[in-house]
Amino acid sequence: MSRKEFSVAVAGATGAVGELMIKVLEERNFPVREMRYLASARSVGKRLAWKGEEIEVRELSARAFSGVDIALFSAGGGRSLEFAPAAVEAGAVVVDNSSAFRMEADVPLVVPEVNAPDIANYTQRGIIANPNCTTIIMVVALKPLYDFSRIRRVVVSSYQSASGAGAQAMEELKEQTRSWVKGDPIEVKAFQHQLLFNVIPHIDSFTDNGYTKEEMKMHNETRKMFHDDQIRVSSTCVRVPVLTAHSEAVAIETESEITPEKARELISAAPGVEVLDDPERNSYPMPLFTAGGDTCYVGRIRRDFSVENGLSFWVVGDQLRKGAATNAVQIAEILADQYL
Ligand code: NAP
Ligand code: 3JN
Repeated sequence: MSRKEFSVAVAGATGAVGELMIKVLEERNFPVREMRYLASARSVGKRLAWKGEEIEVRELSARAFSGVDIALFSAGGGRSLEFAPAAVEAGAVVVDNSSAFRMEADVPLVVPEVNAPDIANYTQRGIIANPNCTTIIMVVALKPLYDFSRIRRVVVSSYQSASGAGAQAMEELKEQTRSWVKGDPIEVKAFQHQLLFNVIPHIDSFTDNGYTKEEMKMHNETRKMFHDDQIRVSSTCVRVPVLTAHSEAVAIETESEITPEKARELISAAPGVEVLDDPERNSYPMPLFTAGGDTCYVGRIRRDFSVENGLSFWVVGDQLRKGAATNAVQIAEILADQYL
């Protein structure tokens, strides 16, 4: 049976997320008729691989979307605000990785394992938003628990890797390591402080309530995806000297009790997430062994005895893959299979 094929554009193709979007489209054999790579003027003329061939990078512009069916954006919020409407105008459906449209009521915000049916609302603006990476990793673990018993409150601390801040930030952590070994001065550009041998409790800018924007994204986006404006999420987002994969210590309060045994059973049966929880054998999720895959792993599942109906766990996921590229491609797959 012949499968419909699509003209696909990747805006931000030279970045940490864009590069992986291309890889994931290839790995999952997305039905591509024509592939277009877009980035800043700095990258024009660079050649990037696609299925054994090379494609030249073009400048991201309103005109670059003519004939495109699906445009995957990961070039930052400013570029999404400027060019996503032009892509839609040219006839494309946009899957946007930035926060530019996430909280707009007529733009679906989707993690397929959580709220795939919301994709149907893409027709209102022609845009589907990919949530924040730290939020995605948390909600795939929360979803099976939430379906068993409503979650009232979440307290979460994140341990976010350097690549969450982009390709140059990841390079900076490597460069700081090389400099330290050589005894050279350590340069700080991408982060507020030296990341090597440090943790930085500051991701994105601070807001008036004392939380950072990254922390408020976790609160607001979780509410939107669960269609629940009662759930409260208090987060502390922290940068750690890890190259890839974000980890999160999560404590939840539920309406009725979820025992650790039940939580293991529920999470084991859910898509996109697996239990890795055998402390006796030093077995729990860690970023070093999670990076490179699409599954989020949950371990250290235990009763939180500080509250009634409390449960604590630890979840780890590759934020460049499930937190960004893979989630966007999964959305594009559903669009392609069911809507376009
Ligand atoms: P990155 O590695 O710094 O890449 C940024 C990309 O945007 C590059 O392709 C860059 O092109 C392009 N770009 C920058 N300025 C541009 C301009 N003026 N015009 C056209 N293209 C421009 O960043 P990233 O980590 O891939 O993240 C990109 C975006 O994805 C973030 O801003 C965020 O909204 C979202 N996101 C990131 C993560 C993550 O874990 N990193 C997770 C979720 C969502 P050049 O190479 O030509 O400069
Ligand atoms: O820092 C991280 O670990 C994740 C960063 C995500 C990010 C970086 C720059 C801009 C975002 C995001 O996805 O929320 C944005 C954005 O606001 O679009």
